[in-house]
Amino acid sequence: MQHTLLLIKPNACKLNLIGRIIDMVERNSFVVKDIKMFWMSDTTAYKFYEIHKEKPFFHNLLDFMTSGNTVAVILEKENAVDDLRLLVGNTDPSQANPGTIRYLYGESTTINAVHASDSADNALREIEIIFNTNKEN
Ligand code: 3AN
Repeated sequence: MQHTLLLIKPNACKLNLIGRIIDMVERNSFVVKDIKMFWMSDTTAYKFYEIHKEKPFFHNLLDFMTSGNTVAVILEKENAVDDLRLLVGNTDPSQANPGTIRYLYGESTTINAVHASDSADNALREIEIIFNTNKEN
């Protein structure tokens, strides 16, 4: 069984969409292994998105991710990483397939409702950052 990380981002938390998003993943045979709500610190956001630090959208992304509560969910399923990416949809909600989480709940390429790990290695790295570490999360 493979694990992946889903983040329900601040816009989706503020819009009361946590239950609907978790319902979608459970109906698609993902099993919730761990879950927490937290307000992401600047330090954690920087670490989490460090790969994008040279990108023009980096500061907007950090501002958004530290603007309210996030729900982090560790999900288990065979082929979890790729299957969750399919359910989440394109980074840009206007390009996402109908029925995907971002099609339904994304507002823009930055404010796109959820994050899903893009590889098994990144899933491990991200789970470590969000769940395993220090009190800074
Ligand atoms: P994904 O989350 O689909 O894997 P990444 O990893 O390329 O996308 O980007 C991480 C996050 O950075 C995205 N979820 C989105 O919030 C933001 N982002 C990515 N590309 C852009 C862009 N071109 N303009 C604004 N924000 C972006």
